Amino acid sequence: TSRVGKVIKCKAAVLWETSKPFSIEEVEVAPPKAHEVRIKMVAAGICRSDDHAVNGTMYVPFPVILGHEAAGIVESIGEGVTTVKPGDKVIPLFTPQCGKCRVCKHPEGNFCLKSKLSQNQGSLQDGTTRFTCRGKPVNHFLGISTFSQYTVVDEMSVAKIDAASPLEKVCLIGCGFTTGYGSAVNKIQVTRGSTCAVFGLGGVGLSVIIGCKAAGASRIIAVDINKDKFAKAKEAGATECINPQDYKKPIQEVIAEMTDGGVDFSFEVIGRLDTMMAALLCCHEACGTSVVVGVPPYSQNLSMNPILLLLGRTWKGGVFGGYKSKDSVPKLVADFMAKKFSLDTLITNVLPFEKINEGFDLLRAGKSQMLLVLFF
Ligand code: COD
Ligand code: ZN
Ligand code: ZN
Repeated sequence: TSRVGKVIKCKAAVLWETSKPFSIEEVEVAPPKAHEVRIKMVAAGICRSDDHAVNGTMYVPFPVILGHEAAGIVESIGEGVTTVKPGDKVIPLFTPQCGKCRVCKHPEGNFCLKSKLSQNQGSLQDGTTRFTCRGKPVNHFLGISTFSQYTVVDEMSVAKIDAASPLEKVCLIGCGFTTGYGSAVNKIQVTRGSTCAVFGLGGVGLSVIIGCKAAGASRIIAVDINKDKFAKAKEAGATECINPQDYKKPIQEVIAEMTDGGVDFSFEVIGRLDTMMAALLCCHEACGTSVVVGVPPYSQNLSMNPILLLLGRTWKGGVFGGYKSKDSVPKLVADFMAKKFSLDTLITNVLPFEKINEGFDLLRAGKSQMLLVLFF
């Protein structure tokens, strides 16, 4: 029997309050309104930002269904939807691409003004929610809420992908992989034969390394205070791995000595102010570029001497690898299908959806470099 146009009852991981475990609940998912899409989730990754929403580092209204890195299949569409149809494989987009705002019309900008990242009000674009649980409305997260067997998203927040793609892998293209990889190959273009330094070897940092390698960098220096992360970094393409705690000198000086005055490209993929400054300083003062990928602590500032830029350095940042989401996600999936990169090194744990709390425990213990929750 068709569920089209009807409320669906299914399981979702509801977070009722800050810093509590998720509770697997039966929720009601309303049908999609005009320009909306209801998706059956197949696989969802756990990203660090989900944990930031749990522990309050990132503001979200409660109760909420988190999750923003996933892949699924369109169950039904609302009136006026033209870019996806029922049965299509899709990736939900935590940064939408409305196609109409100033940023979407800019040739390079990608942080669409319709994004919910800057104004986490917990609704879809029309200001209302599609989830209820125990009679109460439940908030959306970044417009996509993927920790639910079914979710509703705006059409601008979903991309159709290759029908043959393995959803349990390409779900990582929804956030972590793309954020890192795109920082190296799209936000800036790492050049063939160049020298790179990557600070932070979580899943996003590893994805930066994969991007640097794909771009033909000849040296990729991986930096982390946890040496257990080095094996995966080498697997991803790092040529050298260093631990700042092994040196008396500041790590930027160590790297400058290793690289004749500094690297061509550096990436901060941790989200700390001190490492953002170290990454800036370790790129060459006249011809280096440094990219901020990690999300800094809420409302903290860096103070810096502008001379650091005056001599010629470039300092950049970007979300989602600088990619315009709806245009680029299908292309990234096509590149994956054409074997331009592999996602296997990034997937360290696979769990059934019901074990989501175990997944977050692994993430918090730093045991996983990237993690996957499977739905069934
Ligand atoms: N020096 C060197 N390494 C360090 C230091 C330090 N002082 N402190 C921590 N580290 C290492 C840790 O040992 C760890 O290996 C690594 O840094 C950080 O890894 P994770 O696993 O915490 O982080 P990731 O790879 O999951 O990345 C998350 C980011 C930190 C990059 C996070 O800010 C993020 O998800 N950014 C994406 C930006 C974005 O677009 N966000 C919006 C939606 S997610
Ligand atoms: Zn994320
Ligand atoms: Zn837009």
